[in-house]
Amino acid sequence: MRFTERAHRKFASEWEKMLSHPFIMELSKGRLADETFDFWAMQDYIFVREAIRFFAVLLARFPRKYQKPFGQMLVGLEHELEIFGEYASKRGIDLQSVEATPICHAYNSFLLASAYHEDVDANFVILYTAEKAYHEAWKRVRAGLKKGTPYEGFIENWAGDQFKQYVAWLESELDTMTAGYPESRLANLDSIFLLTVRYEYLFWEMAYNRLQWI
Ligand code: MP5
Repeated sequence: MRFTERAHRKFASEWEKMLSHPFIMELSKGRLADETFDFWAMQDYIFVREAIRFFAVLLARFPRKYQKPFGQMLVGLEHELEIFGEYASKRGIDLQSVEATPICHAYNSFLLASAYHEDVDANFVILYTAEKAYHEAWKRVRAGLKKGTPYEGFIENWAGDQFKQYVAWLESELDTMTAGYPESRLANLDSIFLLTVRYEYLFWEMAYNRLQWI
């Protein structure tokens, strides 16, 4: 069985709990409070800005064949920052003054620690899981909303065809590199998959409850 199939089967209930979080449910019904969405947008802006370092470390550490795709991903992240910038200026939000919440801080720290200390396969698990989670979440949002909402830029970015192809590429690379792995290594990667799903869940939880430092 492919690694991604195995992980999705094994952690199907955690995956569904993450995707059916009230943040996504309410957003896809057009019923999420504007301030709650703003809170997410401010934190995800920080998340993406800091994720640039994660991708850059991977670009430096990974084999040559990954440098071009990772260079393209970095360009994609700059584009995402522009989407956040446009949303923020419409809402009168100053992104420069935003501080990372504990969960955003922890998730970014986990990414950076993994980039420096984990192997290619483990980093691909994190990347695949986080990107697949966003693709699925924003497809749910798209399915529930009419055109013309303030969320359009985010929906197009993460639910669109280009992102879909990118996630499919991550999936096939990950499944190819893990084919024939011993059970001990697969079990290790399973736990990295689960940890990433847990962070994804907590990120929605953080935004929904506007969880902050003291
Ligand atoms: C992504 C994101 C998607 N922006 N935020 C979280 C919490 N998880 C996943 O990643 P990317 O690199 O912005 O497409």
